Amino acid sequence: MAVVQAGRRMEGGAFSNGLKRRRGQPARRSPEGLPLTRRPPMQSAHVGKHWIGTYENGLGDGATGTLSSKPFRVTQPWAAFLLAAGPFETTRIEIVDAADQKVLLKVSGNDTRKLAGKTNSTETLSPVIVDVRAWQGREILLRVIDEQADSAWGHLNFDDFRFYAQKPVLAGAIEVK
Ligand SMILES: [Ca+2]
Repeated sequence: MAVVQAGRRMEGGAFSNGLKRRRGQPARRSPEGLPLTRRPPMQSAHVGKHWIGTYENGLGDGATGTLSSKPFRVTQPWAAFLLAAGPFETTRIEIVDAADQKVLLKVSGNDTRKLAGKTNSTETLSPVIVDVRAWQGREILLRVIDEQADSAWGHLNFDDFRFYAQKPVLAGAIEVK
C-alpha cells in the first residue's frame, strides 16, 4: 500500500492510524498534565501536540512501513530530532539525498543504544544531534522506517526535526556522525 498525502509518502500499515488524520499520534496527558505515551507513566516528551509512532496503529508491533517526507533543503549546519526506537537496525530514521535517493545517514534503535551506552527500551523520546554541514544547500528527505514485523518493541517514535545555526545543547542528547 502506498498513500501520498500532504507531501508525505506512506507505505505499509505502521502509520495507518494517526497519519490518516494527518496529525500523527495524539497526545495524552497524565493527571499532572505531562504528555504520555500509550504506556503511562512513561512520558513521550514530544514537542507540540503530536508525534509519529508505529505502534499506535491498531496492529501494534507487527505493523511495518515507511513514511517519507517531502524533500527540503539543508539550510543550517546542525540538525536534531527526537527518537525512541526498538533495539534493532530495522527501526530507524534515514536521511536521504533527494537528488539521487542515496542514504546519507541511518540512525537506528541499535545505534542509539550503543551511542548512549544504554540497553533499555523506553517510549520517551530523546534528542539525536546530527552534523549536517557536509550537506548544506542540498535537498534531503527523511524516512521513518519500521521493518520490524515481530518482537517486543518492534516500533519507533519520532518527532521534531529541526535545523540549528550552532550545535545545539540538548539534555540527554547523543550525537551521530
Ligand atoms: Ca513494527
